[in-house]
Parts: sequence; C-alpha cells; structure tokens
Amino acid sequence: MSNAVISLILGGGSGTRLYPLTRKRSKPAVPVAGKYRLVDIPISNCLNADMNRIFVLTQFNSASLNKHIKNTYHFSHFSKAFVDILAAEQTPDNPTWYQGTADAVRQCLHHIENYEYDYVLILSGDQLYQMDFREMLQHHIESQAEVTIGTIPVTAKDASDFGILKTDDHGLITSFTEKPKQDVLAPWASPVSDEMHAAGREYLASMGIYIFSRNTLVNLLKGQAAATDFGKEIIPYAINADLKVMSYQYTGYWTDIGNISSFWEANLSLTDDIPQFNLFDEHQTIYSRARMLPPAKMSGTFKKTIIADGTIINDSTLERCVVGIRARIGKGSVITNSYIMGSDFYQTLEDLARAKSKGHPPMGIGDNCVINNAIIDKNVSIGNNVKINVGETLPDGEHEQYTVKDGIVVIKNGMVLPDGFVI
Ligand code: ADQ
Ligand code: ADP
Repeated sequence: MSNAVISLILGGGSGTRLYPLTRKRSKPAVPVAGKYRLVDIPISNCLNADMNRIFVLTQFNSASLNKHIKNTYHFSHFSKAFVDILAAEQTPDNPTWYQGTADAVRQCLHHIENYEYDYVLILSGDQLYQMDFREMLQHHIESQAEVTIGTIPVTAKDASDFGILKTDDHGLITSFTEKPKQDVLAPWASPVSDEMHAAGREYLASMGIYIFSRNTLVNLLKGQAAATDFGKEIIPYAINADLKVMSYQYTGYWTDIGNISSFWEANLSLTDDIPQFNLFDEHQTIYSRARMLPPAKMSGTFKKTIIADGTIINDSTLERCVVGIRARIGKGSVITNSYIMGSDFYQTLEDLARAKSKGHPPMGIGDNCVINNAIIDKNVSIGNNVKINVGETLPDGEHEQYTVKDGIVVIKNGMVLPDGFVI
C-alpha cells in the first residue's frame, strides 16, 4: 500500500527558533550530524518505507536546499519516485506566505490533486527518529481511521510543548489539547505501560506525524477554510466532529529538534556509546548527498567524537564533538561539547592569499583555541588563540558574529573571528 501514499514534509515556518542557523537558509537545509541536512531525516524515513513520492513544503526557497535536493535524490526513469520542493508562492488568491501547517498543506493541495493516492502522510521537518511508516499506515487501514496521529508518551515537564491527547481502550482519540499549560495538565495523564510509568512518561503526545485519508484531508481543509494550523485547529475540530481519529503509539527514539538547545543536544547525543538515534543501522539508512570527499586526516586526542569526511585536524583535543565535512582544525586547540559544521568548499591558495591580505584567518579553526558549548556554522574562519564560552555562563544575546541562546554560542555562517577573539 506504500504506493498509495503522498508524503508532505513541513519544512518550517519562519524558522525563528533555530535562528541564526536559519539566517540564510530554510530550516530543512540546516546541516545536522556532520554530513546530513535536517530534511534528510524525514525523507529517509519515507524512502525506507517505500513511500517515495515526497513534497517538501518550505517558506522560502534557499539555494542550499535546492542544491541539496537536486544533488541527492535521484531516482530511476522507471520509477514514479520524486522529492520536490514546494516553496510558499504568491498567487492572485494567496498573497501571503503559509500561515501555518494546515494552511501550507491547503495551499499545496492543487499540486497533488492530479496524482493517484489514497493517503497523505504529513511530517514535521525538525525531528530526529527512525520510524517505519508502513506499520503506521497498516494501523490506519486496519482500524479504518480517517486520521491517524503518531503518538509517544512524554513527561509532565515536556507535555506543555506538545499536543496532548486521550484515547479510549481501542486507541480512538477522544480529546486533544494543543500545548496545555502546566497548571491544567494533571487530568490529561493517560494509562501507560509499566516501563513508561516508571520513567514518568504519562502524557500521550502528538508527534506531529499524521496520516489522513484523501477525502478526509480535502474536506477538512476546504471545509475549515479559516483554520491555519493542524495542532491548534484541524485536529481538535476533527475529534469534536466525531471523525475517526486514531492514535498510533510509537515506542522508539524520537526527539523534536526545533530549538537551538535541543538541536545542539540531539547532535551531541550522537556521540554517546550507544546513541539512541542509530546512524549505523543498515535497515534504516539515513541518506544524504554522495560527495566525493577524501578521507578524514587527523592527529590529536579524541573522546566521544564524530568526524565527517574530508576533515583535517592537526593535533588538537576534542571531547563530545561532532565535526562536519571539510572542517579544518589547527594545532593545540581544545574543543568540547560542540558541533562544528565544517565548510562547503576548500579554500584555494588564491583564496588563502586573498584572506591573508585582508588580515583574515583561513577557514576553519586556528591554533591554540579553546571552545566549549558551541555550534560553529559552516564556512567560519576562526583565528589563533580564540576563546569561546569557556568562562562564566553567557547571557542570551544577539551579536554581529554570534548569537547566545540557552548558554550555547552559535557562530553565524561565514563569520570571521580574528586572532585572540574572546566570547
Ligand atoms: P509544533 O512543532 O510546535 O507542534 P508547528 O510549529 O506548527 O508545531 O510545526 C510543525 C512542523 O511544521 C515543523 O516542522 C515546522 O517547522 C513546520 N511548519 C510550521 N509552520 C509552517 C509553515 N507555515 N509552513 C511550512 N511548515 C511549517 C506540532 C503539533 C503538536 C505536536 C508537535 C510535535 O502542533 O501537536 O505535539 O508538533 O512536535
Ligand atoms: P549552507 O546551507 O551551508 O549555508 P549556502 O546556502 O551558503 O550553504 O550554499 C553553499 C553552497 O555554495 C555549497 O554547496 C558550495 O558548493 C557553494 N559555495 C559557496 N561558496 C563557495 C566558494 N567560495 N567556492 C565554491 N563553492 C562555494
């Protein structure tokens, strides 16, 4: 039945929660885990489930997203598979950007109506997980649902960030509340397994992963023309209108990486002894662009560190770091708890001479730097003896070259930090 599905990946609203990583690119194009882009995660889950007709809905169409999709997802001429980007477009009827998740899907309906499909799988673009959507589809079909929501038990502390729901004994969703405040949470607890109970995960959260039967989706979006959001409007409406909205409970690893601190933590947790998100699982491959990069070349001391292709590290010490493609790190630097995204290209000798004449250090990280709790975006040039986030906890704030959020320093794409710079 997988070929009866069209997948829509919600590629992000204004992207403010991931700023400054979204300063010049759309959210799906944000680099993750050293060599992937965020959009590779939901696309890979779809491809692994043979659901290979995929649209990525995004607010703005960045060069890096287009290039990545164009260079990565190629299919045989004999297959119907595609990954297409649908960027918000102005039309005479729609002078505005997508107003929310449901509005984004509504504005794209005319692009999908000519395809043959029975179900629409709607996914968020900013989650880390490996899930077999075929099982969810089978559940949707067998339970004769009109809408199925992927759900997962969360703790009370986390519950306010999600849509929280209650079901009857058969998994039919009977009530739903979008992001309930802590003071009204208690009655929303659900019976869960002993294991979940022991972990304090007693609230059933929507993962923002939905399967809609074709007519149900079209009728809901056209009938509720003023509704702009699934979580706030369409889902509660469908439940109140007595549509058959089922819960599909997922028990594997799943995390939302919608803001800087969860993004940072999700990347660094890939360095755990046994990471919950398993990039080494051959049955759940995460696909990305096949780049012809040389192997990493390095010397130094490395603890719990992931190093991508094409990096050059010259005698430095790294602990709990993710180092992305083409990163260059000089001598004697000490880097901890940081995600270094790397570079989009290697500098040529002419580039280096030009940078030097402007007094700029080469791209990458220089000698004797000390860096902690940081995200270094792509194409950044950091000189020698630079210190980042090694003193007292820094207050949140916006600066020309960097942003501080939740104690994490994010160096913006392409910035230059001269020798001796201290943050
Ligand atoms: P949130 O993730 O907070 O909650 P939302 O901000 O609407 O919901 O984002 C859902 C996805 O859609 C994200 O990937 C986001 O980037 C994208 N998105 C948002 N606005 C968009 C727009 N205008 N155009 C295109 N894409 C857009 C939702 C549900 C909750 C559920 C959580 C689980 O509403 O009920 O618990 O997901 O993470
Ligand atoms: P990112 O999403 O990483 O910010 P951009 O949107 O800035 O990426 O675009 C990066 C793309 O531009 C890369 O794929 C790279 O090939 C190309 N690029 C940018 N600058 C240069 C350069 N100086 N030389 C060669 N390629 C470049």
